[in-house]
Amino acid sequence: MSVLEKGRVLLSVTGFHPQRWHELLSAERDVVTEPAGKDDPSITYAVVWKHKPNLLSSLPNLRAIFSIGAGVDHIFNDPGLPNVPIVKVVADNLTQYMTEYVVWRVLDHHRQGSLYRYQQQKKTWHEPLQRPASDISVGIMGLGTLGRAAASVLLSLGFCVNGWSRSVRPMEGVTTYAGDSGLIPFLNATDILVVLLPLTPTTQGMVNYGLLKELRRRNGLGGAVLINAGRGRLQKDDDIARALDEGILKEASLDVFEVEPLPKTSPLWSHPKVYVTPHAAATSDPNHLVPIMLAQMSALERGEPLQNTVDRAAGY
Ligand code: NDP
Ligand code: OXD
Repeated sequence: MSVLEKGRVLLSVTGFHPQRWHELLSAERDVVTEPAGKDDPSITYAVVWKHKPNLLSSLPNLRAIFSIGAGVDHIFNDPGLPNVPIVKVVADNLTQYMTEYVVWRVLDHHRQGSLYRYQQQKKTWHEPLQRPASDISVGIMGLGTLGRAAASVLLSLGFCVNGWSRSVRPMEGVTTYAGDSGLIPFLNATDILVVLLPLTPTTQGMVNYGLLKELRRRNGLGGAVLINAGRGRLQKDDDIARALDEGILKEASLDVFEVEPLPKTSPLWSHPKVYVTPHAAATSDPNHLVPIMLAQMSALERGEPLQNTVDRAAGY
């Protein structure tokens, strides 16, 4: 089958240049870049990141929508979203990036990185008390693909690991909690909270002051720690600043924010207890992800089922 005989692909992205995605998809498919493509009956797949609302509903023969990221909240923002399968990113390379980010931030907080950076500035030679990893509980909210991968590395480093998910998700070595009834016990047993939830109508805004107050605060630790690499609208930025100022939180590492890019006026930029990264915890690398998407398109055309589809009712 030639490139032109296969279903065409609409590429619709906001926020970055799609050139590399276009090049790689074009190896096997004819690719149309938005704003072209509207109403085109030859388009059977869409590859999207924050696509234009109501664009996809104009495509009469669309068979599947591929998200460029693991998160799909950007797709559900479309009020005219057509009822075709949505595929999210599940890829070793993206999982590895996220594991690196989580382990990096957990270790930096645990090993008192901010204190040493401060001491170096002041030329202070002082060795603070250091607890062993086995004395610290890291709680992962969202024990899915990314949460489980991070949990297994944290376990290998000796941390106690808790996990919270919507349904019961047993994992060897991890103390697991599920659903509404499991949330408070999970938080009460957690010193370092890692948020790896998807953004859905249920999870939106849940990382707020009330939730942070439930985190364990043990003598000598100076407050709990928050690490959010899920989505910004899971959290209330102001509540995090308040929890830091009141000593409920000792420190936070935030990769995501309610508004992105984080406005220059946000106090989080210069908060001494906050470590900011620009939604960069795990990069979607087209060199790794496009071959997976192309393979899925071909498999579907051979009559095989799509992998890693989104549960539309759950929103992730
Ligand atoms: P998965 O779908 O594999 O896992 C999601 C987890 O969250 C599951 O354990 C799920 O529970 C749990 N969950 C969902 N809703 C609820 C709820 N209401 N209550 C309790 N638990 C809930 O997703 P991934 O691990 O692949 O990715 C997670 C998120 O990470 C993405 O949605 C995206 O937003 C974010 N992300 C951020 C990146 C960055 O660069 N900052 C990069 C990549 C992803 P259950 O297991 O029961 O289904
Ligand atoms: C993703 C992201 O969802 O990069 O993959 O945020």
